[in-house]
Parts: sequence; C-alpha cells; structure tokens
Amino acid sequence: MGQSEQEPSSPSDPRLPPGQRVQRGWPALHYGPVPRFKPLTWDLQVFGATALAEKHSWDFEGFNALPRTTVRADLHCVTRFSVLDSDWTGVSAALLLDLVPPDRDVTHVMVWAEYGYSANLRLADFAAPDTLLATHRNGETITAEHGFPVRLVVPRLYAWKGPKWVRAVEYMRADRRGFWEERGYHNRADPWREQRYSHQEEPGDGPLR
Ligand SMILES: Nc1nc2c(c(=O)[nH]1)N[C@H]1C(S)=C(S)[C@@H](COP(=O)(O)O)O[C@H]1N2
Ligand SMILES: [Mo]
Repeated sequence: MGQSEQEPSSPSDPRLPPGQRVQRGWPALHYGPVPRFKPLTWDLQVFGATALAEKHSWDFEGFNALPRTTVRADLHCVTRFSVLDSDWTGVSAALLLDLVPPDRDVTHVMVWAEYGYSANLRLADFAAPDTLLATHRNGETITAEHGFPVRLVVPRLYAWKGPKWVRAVEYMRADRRGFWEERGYHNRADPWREQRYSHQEEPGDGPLR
C-alpha cells in the first residue's frame, strides 16, 4: 500500500492538499492483478452518447499515432501519499473529445479499464487541460504495473479517478458511480476539499445511491 519511503511531512508545501504527505519514488497501487497486454486485440473505445451515435475505436498503432502533450502534475492517493512533479506524456483527453465529440447533453464520462475497473468523472474534469491518457512518465514508457499501455491522469482529483490499463471511455447523459465510488469513496474526489469518502457528499455531488 505504498507505505515505504514517506518523507517527514512538510505541511507548508503548497503543492500538498490537506492530509497528504510527500512520497518519494513511485509506489504501485491497485486492486487485483496486473493485466497482460495483448497488442493484437488491444483497442481503446469511445462509446455511449457520441455526437454521431457511433462508437469509435483505435487499435494500438492508431492510438500511438495520435499527437501527444506533456504536463507536469502531482498524483494524490486517498491513502494520503502524494507523488509530486511527474512529467506525464500522452494524448490529452481534450483531443479525444475533439476527435470523437460527445452529444451535446453529455455531462459525465465513465473511464473503463481492464477487468471492469471504472471511474466516473464530470465532463468538465475529463476535458480539463491537464487530463491525459498517459503513455509515459518522466520520458519513460509507463510500466505494466503502472498501467501500460495507457492510463488516465487527472491531476485535480484523487488518483483513483485515473484508471490504469484504460480500454474505453463512455459518454454519459447522467452521472453513475464507478468502481470505488460504489464502494464508499467520494463521487467528486477533489483532494483540495478532502473529498475522500461518500459519507461526506453533499446534495449535488453525485447520483443517488
Ligand atoms: N485499473 C486500475 N486503475 C487504478 C487503480 C486500480 O485499482 N485499478 N487504483 C487507483 C489508485 S487508488 C491509485 S492511488 C493509482 C495509483 O497509481 P500508481 O500505481 O501508478 O501509483 O491508480 C489508480 N488506478
Ligand atoms: Mo489510491
């Protein structure tokens, strides 16, 4: 659970949301096994309420041909460690929204990973300029345990909102809870407001349970 190598907390660091500590290195944290990458059958799909009412998919080669950007960002795990200053490179979620436009009444997306892991996001958080479908960190290809070939990075939210081993993005006309959001974690997950658990939710933060 990433308990090693925690630096003495420096609560004055303005990059640290409340209740977080700086983590050196990069622990791997996930539920279940690391999936094996199968290049011939791998695809990344966009489905649900697309503007054209058609599903879109890229194979591995097609996805890798998309233009990439790099953002420097921090990763905040709800278990209270933060990995600061990673340079993430990948396909920006905003570009994906341009390439496969959502229908005009789409409000949320569900990002799906191997084995059915999922995380729901408000469309505005998915469309944020620092949200990436990341393929590299600090110039190196992301390893299997960190989500190869593609993981979502949403720096403004707790890291469970960033599925590793992403396989699909579902456009939704209403909010629906993802994997951890169904299991007691906060629907919105803003670390700056310490939105850790679903019991903290206020009306409007999520769909009814
Ligand atoms: N597919 C999948 N993605 C996942 C998870 C998971 O269990 N499965 N865990 C999340 C959580 S809780 C965290 S903190 C980050 C950890 O990313 P890292 O292992 O690269 O540090 O991955 C997120 N993405
Ligand atoms: Mo986490």
